[in-house]
Amino acid sequence: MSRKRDRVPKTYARLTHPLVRDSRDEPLRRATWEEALTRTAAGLQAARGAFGMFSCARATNEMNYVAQKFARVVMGTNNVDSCNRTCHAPSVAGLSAAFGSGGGTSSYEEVEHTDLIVMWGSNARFAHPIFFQHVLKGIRNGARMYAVDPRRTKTAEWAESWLGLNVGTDIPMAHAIGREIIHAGLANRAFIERATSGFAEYAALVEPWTLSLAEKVTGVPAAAIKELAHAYARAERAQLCWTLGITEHHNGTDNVRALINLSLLTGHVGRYGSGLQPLRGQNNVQGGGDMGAIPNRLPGFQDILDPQSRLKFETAWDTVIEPRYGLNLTEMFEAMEEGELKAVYCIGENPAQSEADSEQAMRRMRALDFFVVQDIFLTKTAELADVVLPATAAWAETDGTTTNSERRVQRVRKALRPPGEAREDIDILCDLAERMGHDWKYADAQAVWDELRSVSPDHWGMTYDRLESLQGIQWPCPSEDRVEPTYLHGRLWDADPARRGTLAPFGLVAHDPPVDLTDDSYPIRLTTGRRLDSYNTGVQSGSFASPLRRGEYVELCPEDAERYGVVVGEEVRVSSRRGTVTAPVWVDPGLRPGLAFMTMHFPDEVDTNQLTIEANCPIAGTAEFKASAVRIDKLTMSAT
Ligand SMILES: Nc1nc2c(c(=O)[nH]1)N[C@H]1C(S)=C(S)[C@@H](COP(=O)(O)OP(=O)(O)OC[C@H]3O[C@@H](n4cnc5c(=O)[nH]c(N)nc54)[C@H](O)[C@@H]3O)O[C@H]1N2
Ligand SMILES: Nc1nc2c(c(=O)[nH]1)N[C@H]1C(S)=C(S)[C@@H](COP(=O)(O)OP(=O)(O)OC[C@H]3O[C@@H](n4cnc5c(=O)[nH]c(N)nc54)[C@H](O)[C@@H]3O)O[C@H]1N2
Ligand SMILES: [Mo]
Repeated sequence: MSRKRDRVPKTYARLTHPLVRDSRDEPLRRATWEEALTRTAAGLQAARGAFGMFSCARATNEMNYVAQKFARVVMGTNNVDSCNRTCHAPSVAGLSAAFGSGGGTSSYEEVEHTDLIVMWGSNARFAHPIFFQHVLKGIRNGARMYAVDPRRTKTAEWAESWLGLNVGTDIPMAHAIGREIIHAGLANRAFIERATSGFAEYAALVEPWTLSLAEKVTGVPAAAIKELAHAYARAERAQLCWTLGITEHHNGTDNVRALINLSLLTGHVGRYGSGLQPLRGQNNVQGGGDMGAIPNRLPGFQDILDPQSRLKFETAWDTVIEPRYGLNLTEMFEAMEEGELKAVYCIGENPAQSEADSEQAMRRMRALDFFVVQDIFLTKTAELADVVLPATAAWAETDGTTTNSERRVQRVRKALRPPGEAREDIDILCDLAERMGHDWKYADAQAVWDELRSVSPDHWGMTYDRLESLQGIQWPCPSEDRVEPTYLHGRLWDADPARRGTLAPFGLVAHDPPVDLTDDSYPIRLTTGRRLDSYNTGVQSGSFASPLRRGEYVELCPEDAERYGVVVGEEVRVSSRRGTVTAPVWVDPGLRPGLAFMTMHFPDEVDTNQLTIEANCPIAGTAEFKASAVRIDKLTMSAT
């Protein structure tokens, strides 16, 4: 019997017309826009008070602004969120707690003009290739680069030194670096004194983390940790960059705080060339949050609990805003379980395949009274919906703006005609709002943007004309006459305490190992992530045929492959405490014994998220996608 599966990844059809389902037992069928929108308006109306919106981190700022306004004004709820929750929510929470703002503090340009670049839990060579071009220019200009990652990735191959730590031991690593900097007399005492609070407590907290203890816990030689500590502290300018290796843990926000501490200790923040860069994931996940498509912030990152902010928006929108935070994506899924969330409007997200423990997520979505999905493809999530609305793609089919990881707002333009009857996301939302009693008319994307500018001081100075002539502008941009420095928090260096503002507190965070423990039954640590050739749940890269795109594999180190007696291409069973999949083996010498790697890119062939654990960061709600315990079983039949 052949065990070779069909290795051509699934391709998805663009949605060209609305679909509806007459009952839960019947398949989706073609419908007119009139029928689909009438049903949607009725379904949403019936769910007032038990509604949640998933907004799209790939769509424009303008679309995200309208989507969160729809949730807040038409549906009267702050339950609005996006895939930022599965991704960089811990970065936003950690940076906000330290500096009062969730944005990355520096710019891409500064990465070219720095002395040291630390890539921590980030495989930018694969996942942020444009940013990585700036890193390579920085290296060419003389910067040194260090990589901290359990795998020797393509990014790590460019580094002067690769620190291959055990999964989930970033806090011990960071604390040991902090302790070494203090003991070697390399801490920036003047900056600590001037700009931070809680240093004494921090010094006491990291004191037990000697280099030798850190070596034992992280698996990285003490000398390598010491070298990074000295290089970071001695560098004139340094950029500390991190991504999901830090955030996708049950204590992701604590991990982020542990890294921020190192910048406070050395003064590597708030100056040109020195900063903190959480490289955001989706093309507009930064913008989605900035536009208020998150449950705790109004557009322009204005706090919902602040009465002045609420009043401003209540006046602008002629509405009443709930004076409490809404549910985040993770909490919305929990509320589905409790029966407290009965209807969901999902725009451009594929949670059926991207949520940790995907079986559980699917069960929860199936139990909704009403589920509407607005996407450009017929996804596995859309297959669960009562109504499916075909949208135009933000990329090349829609006008608007997006905001990248360095907070730069840039124009995107409509260049292609959308397929079939697909309509723009904003147009669909406004049509629905009108059917539900709100007279929203926007002549074009610019009209939405101008409304946003009028309520968000950080965006006020960014007219479409200026965005065009300056080729994008970073926020904050409060004035139409000038642009601000490329980096944030320069105030921390100000000699005048009044201008310096709130001091940045050290984060007093403790090591807390991954929740899903390895043991005799599940002896392998599985971490999941990305490859260059595919995008997220594979929907948008599905039709990209290339010999590079080789489908899903479970990647093992050569020693483990030999121990299990398996060879490249041979199918094995991978089981966790939640589910089982079969996948072919790939051998990667960049892994170490006991560590396996899988992607999330081919869930129709191998549903990796049946294995992952829904252990969430209590502050940010992000799941521990980066650490599951699994068992690998050789299939007994011959692999022919
Ligand atoms: N080609 C491509 N590019 C993409 C995407 C894509 O799907 N494909 N997706 C986009 C999105 S949404 C995002 S959020 C970004 C994500 O970009 P990245 O975060 O760079 O991507 P990942 O591969 O998920 O994870 C990064 C690294 O974390 C490491 N890691 C795992 N566990 C740990 C740990 O405990 N500690 C440390 N220090 N490291 C650990 C992994 O080995 C991996 O190399 O990429 C974006 N860009
Ligand atoms: N195992 C594992 N799981 C993970 C992760 C991991 O590292 N490991 N990473 C997590 C991370 S970081 C993320 S960001 C999530 C991603 O999770 P999702 O956001 O759920 O997954 P995507 O595949 O990016 O889905 C994007 C959807 O948006 C649609 N779309 C694109 N453009 C538009 C548009 O303009 N309008 C509309 N209406 N729709 C559009 C696409 O067709 C697609 O269906 O996955 C998370 N899941
Ligand atoms: Mo992401």
